[in-house]
This record gives sequence, structure tokens and C-alpha cells, in this order.
Amino acid sequence: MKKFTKKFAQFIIFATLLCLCATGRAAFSDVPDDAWYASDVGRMRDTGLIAGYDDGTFRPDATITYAEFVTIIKRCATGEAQNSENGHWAGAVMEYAYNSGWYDYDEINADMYDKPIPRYMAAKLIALGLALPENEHEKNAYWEYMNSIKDFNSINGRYAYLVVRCYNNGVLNGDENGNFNPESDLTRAEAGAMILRAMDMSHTGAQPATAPPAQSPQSDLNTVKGGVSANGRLQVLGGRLCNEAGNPVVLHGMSSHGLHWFPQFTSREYIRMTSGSGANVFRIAMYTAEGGYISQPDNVKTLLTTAVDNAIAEDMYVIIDWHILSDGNPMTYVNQSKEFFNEVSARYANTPNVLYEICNEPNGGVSWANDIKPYAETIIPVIRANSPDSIILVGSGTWSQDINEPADNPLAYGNIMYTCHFYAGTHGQWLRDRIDYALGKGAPIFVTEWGTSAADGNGGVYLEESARWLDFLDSRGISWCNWSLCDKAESSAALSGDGLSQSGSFVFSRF
Ligand code: IDC
Repeated sequence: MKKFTKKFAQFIIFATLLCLCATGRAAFSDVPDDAWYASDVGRMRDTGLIAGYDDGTFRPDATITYAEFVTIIKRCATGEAQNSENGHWAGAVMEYAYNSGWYDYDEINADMYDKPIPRYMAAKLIALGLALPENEHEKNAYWEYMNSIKDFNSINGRYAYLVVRCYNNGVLNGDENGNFNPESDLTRAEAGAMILRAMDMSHTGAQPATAPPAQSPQSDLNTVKGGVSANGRLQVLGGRLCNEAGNPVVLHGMSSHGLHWFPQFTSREYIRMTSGSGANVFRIAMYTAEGGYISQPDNVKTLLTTAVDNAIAEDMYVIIDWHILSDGNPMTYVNQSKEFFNEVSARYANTPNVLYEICNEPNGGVSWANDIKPYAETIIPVIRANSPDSIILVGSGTWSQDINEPADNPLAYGNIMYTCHFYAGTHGQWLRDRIDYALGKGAPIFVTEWGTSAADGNGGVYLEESARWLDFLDSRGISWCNWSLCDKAESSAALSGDGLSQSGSFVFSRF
């Protein structure tokens, strides 16, 4: 047995669980024989995973802290303890865990080491630290878990897929009501039981998750690509989209078609198909009218959160698009929009993956000054209250082509970008000139939707003009999403039969 420090003296680990063999009834005065955890506690004691106290108690109901929990995971993952010379006794272990990608910088800081660890964070650390396998069932049964975990909607979307992975590996079962209780503390008995089950399930001699890949510079503008693990939280600096380190970043990817029509193409498999070809963003087009969110909010919201969670699980940036179209004025459903963005920005608070596009394409008799800007000034504070730093994307009149208007009369908030949409068969040099005008005014531009077809989503495809457009966007470091990842019989659709359409092949080659 080895004691790490005085403070840690009663919390002792002496063996890796590879030599799990003895199981026994615990003889602790506070562990009743018929407690659900009695045999687990026996295993914890016999393996040294969590020892008892000198006074003969185990204190099964005491809460476990971040530092204690991470230390056990580290020991299980590597077979080694790691003592800190200075500072907190678990400082070196926490640093190891951070460098291994088990948690992100904004999730745990030194002031929290001795605080109780919430269950959602324990799920993440177990899943990543003990490399819980992700099997086919997990990929395909997300709906099943959404229904079987009763309080699924209260799980922050940054963690939902890892909680699912724990359930799928038998590490979590939920309480007697079927709830996960993401924010609740974890007792010593529960923590030990979870880790024992994880060690039984994970690959023997689990390897720590590997560190995120390094960024690779790209293009003469020195923009970088890569997913969320490589770039972190996005920010707008000097009119440009930048990663957390402050380097200009470019996002390329697909937009979904209407979520309520083609939800099947927002699965992890389809999102991975795009990231596998180099995409790092996915846009979810949630129509408001046209039979979408306004007429079936609960159904569509469920489709939306599933799709967002899928993109997060694939390390993608993800745009939640309030897809106004036939409801040309964003003010038409401003109340529903407030409610919606309040809910999703709370759900994805502090999730670096998520960007909010608050009005796809205002059109009809709407003006920037009288309709769109006041709408944005209503919605932006709602999102900011929950998610203060996230990127918010704002459309403009004439189907998001009037970007000169916000450029001349910008919103007074940080981390805002204006969207410009084009279809290669319809829009040409005049719209590129308008982008240059807006950039010249310092307006940050994001092409959240473009198509290789004409503006009706069909015709063409116009690949020569599309290439001209993409070269233009590349030369200015402008990010884009292509319409659309679906197999509808229209030329802008990227899929056809089992593979890529003509449009899809072109677009995927440009990620
Ligand atoms: C189109 C779809 C088409 C659908 C139509 C009406 O491709 O299948 O029937 O919407 O809902 C946009 C819009 C986008 C359009 C697309 C092509 O944002 O919703 O999708 N487009 O017309 N702006 C310009 C073009």
C-alpha cells in the first residue's frame, strides 16, 4: 500500500484492477449486508480501488470530489499514482487528465478539485479516461436512450453522448425512476461501483484517450481547420472568425435539408461521412414555417437536439439554424424564437461546438433597420444570458443577400457574424462584390448556405461558377456550408442512391 499524502491518507489505492480476483463481503460497520453496493464495496476494498477508514467505516454515502475521482480513474487507466510535490495533492494527476483530453480547460479548475463531482462530469471522465468502447449499438440506438433516460433533456448536450456511452456499457443504470440526475453529487459507493463496472467493460488495460491532434496551417491566409478539440471556443476578432488561440479559422461543411423532412441525414453516420472528408461544421436547418417547428415544436425540437448531439459527438461545430423562409419577416414568430433560443442556449450553455443562426433568410417587404435588426436585438440578449460568448449568425434582407445593410448599420455586440447566401446558377460577381464591400466595412461574413444549383435548389449543376465562388471565399478566409445533405431529387442534393451526387462529389472535394 502506498499513501499519497497525509490528506489523502485514508483514500488509498494500491493495485491496478488487472489483478481483480478476490470478491468478498465488506466488513465495514456502516455497510449493511443487504445494501445494493455491499458486494461492490467488498471488491473496492479487496482491489484497493477505494479503501475504508481506520475506524472501520467505509462512508459509502460521503460525496466524492473531482480530485478523488480523477485520481482513481488515472490509477485504473495507467496503473500508476502520481504525487504532486507542490500545490494540491492531486495537481499532477489533474494535469495528466487534462493533457490526455479527459476534460477541457473550462470544465475543471483548481478551485474545484475538492468539490463534489457532478454525475455528468463523472460520466465524461469515465468514458474518456477508461476508453469505454463505442459500439454499433450506441451509434444506432440514440433514440432508445433518449426515451429510456427519463431526464435526458436536462443533460447538457456537451455530455449527452458520453452519458449514453456509459449507459450502453452498463456503467450507469439510472435511479429507481429512470433518471440520470446529471447535476447531482456522486457518493463513494456509487463512484466505486461505476468504475468497477467500467473496468469490467473497457478494454483490458484501458489506454488513456489520446491528446487532440495539432492544428495544421492551411492556405495562404493562414487559416486553420480542424474540429472542436483542435480549435476550442470560437471568437470574432478583427472581423474574422478565429479559434480559441486567436488564429483565423475556417469552417467548411454541409447544411442539412429541412430537419423535419429529412432527419435521417442528421445521424452520426451521415455527419461522420462529411467529417471523414474534412468537414468541420454541420448546419441544421430547422424550418419554422412549412410544417416545421411552429406547427410541431416538440417533435422538431427533439430532432434538433438529437442532431446537435450527434454533431458534438463527432467533434464538429454545429449551427442551429432558425430557418425562416415563407415566413419572410423574422418578427412573425419572434416570441417562439425567444422561447426556442432560450431553451437551446441553456441546454448547450458552455458548449464550444454550437453556433446560433437566428434568421435564415428574411425576405419580402422586410428591412434591416425596422425588422431584422430589432429582431436580432431581441434574440441576441436571450442567447447571451445563457451562453455569453457563443457566435451568433444574423441574416439580412432579400434571402440574406443585403449584407451591405448590416455592414453599414452593424449590431452593437461582439461575436456576431452576418450571413450571405448564394446559389451558383443565380448569383454572381455582383454578390461577391457586395461581400467585399461588407468586409471592407469590417463586417464579419459567414456563408451559412450556398448551392451548386440555381436558387430554387434545382437546375445545373453549375460547377464552374461554384468553383469560382469557393476560390473567392477561400481567398478571403470565409467559412461556408453547402445546401444540402439529403437525397431529394433536386440537383443541389449531395446524396444520390448509396453515394454522392454530382454536386456532393464536387462539394466534398472542397472541404
Ligand atoms: C429549398 C429546398 C426544396 C424545398 C424548398 C422549400 O431545396 O427542396 O422544397 O426549399 O422549402 C434557400 C433556402 C432553402 C431552399 C434553398 C433552395 O434557405 O430553404 O431550400 N434556398 O431553394 N435560399 C435560397 C435557396
